[in-house]
Amino acid sequence: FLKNPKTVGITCVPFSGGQPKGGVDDGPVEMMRFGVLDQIQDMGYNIELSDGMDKYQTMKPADDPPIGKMKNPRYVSMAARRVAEQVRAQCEKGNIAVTLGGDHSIGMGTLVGSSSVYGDDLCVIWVDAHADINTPDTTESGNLHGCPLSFVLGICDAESPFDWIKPCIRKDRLVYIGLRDVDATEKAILRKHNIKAFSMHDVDRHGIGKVVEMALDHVNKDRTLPVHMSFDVDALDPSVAPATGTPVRGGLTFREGHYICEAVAETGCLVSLDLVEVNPALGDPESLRQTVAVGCSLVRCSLGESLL
Ligand code: 5AB
Ligand code: MN
Ligand code: MN
Ligand code: MN
Repeated sequence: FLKNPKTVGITCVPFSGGQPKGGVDDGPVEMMRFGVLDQIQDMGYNIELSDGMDKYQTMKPADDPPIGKMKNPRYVSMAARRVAEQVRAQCEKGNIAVTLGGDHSIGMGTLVGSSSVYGDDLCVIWVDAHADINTPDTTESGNLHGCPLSFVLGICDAESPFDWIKPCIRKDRLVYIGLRDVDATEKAILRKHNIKAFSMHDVDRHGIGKVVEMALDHVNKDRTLPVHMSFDVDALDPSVAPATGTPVRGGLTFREGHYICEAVAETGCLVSLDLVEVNPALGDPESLRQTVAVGCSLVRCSLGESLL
């Protein structure tokens, strides 16, 4: 599907408005400092950077009171809209669109952007401890990083300021891996809409190899459709990725996380990727280094680093 399979289009999104903890907006710059761009180039890719990563801080509205339970709704909406435009531009050029977050509310932007080019063929693999499918009504925290999927799937009516988001992802083309902290309201949504999810329980039962195979079979049986992977670093166990805002024990091991990325790379179907929720402000310098390093290595593996 890619016109430029050897070009990676990177969009950095230093944004933290989808949740209350500062620092996650430094995720992209820390991954750059760690050398992710050089590392990708060393794999033989060209890099095209989306411009204006500083814009996200300056676009914060002076006044952004909650709408219902939603916190920072205008700011989140504006940032996601910009992400959508940047990712769409990368996908239109036929580049592999890689988005470095930032909190996971930006996922609504990457999915709007990628699906605006690939249409409803786009398959979504959501790797996360959480389901991120709360609606503005069901969210208890009001943090929009827990809501991106409800908007793009059309599970809620996206009201202002999110009314620019039209349902663009098919429910049967979404699959989760790594879930272990799902709100009761979210479980009801998953059941009602028959959305496929592989929890950590499934990873324990079947092993990661089988789980990834089943997940890909569910969304992309013949491995002919374009794939978007959204990787929330909190899918990994906190011993592997400690510097993240909502850690949950009992997550994916280092190898399990990388295995997912390798298996997706192997399909040759990856058109866009998010790596989100790295928060360099949380924990000691070693936690930071470890989490940034693992974030970069997941990106490289998704781009095929470990394929022989
Ligand atoms: B993350 C929770 N379900 O809605 C909520 O890190 C957590 O992007 C959301 O996966 C976690 O606040 C969002 C309790
Ligand atoms: Mn999460
Ligand atoms: Mn998430
Ligand atoms: Mn999180």
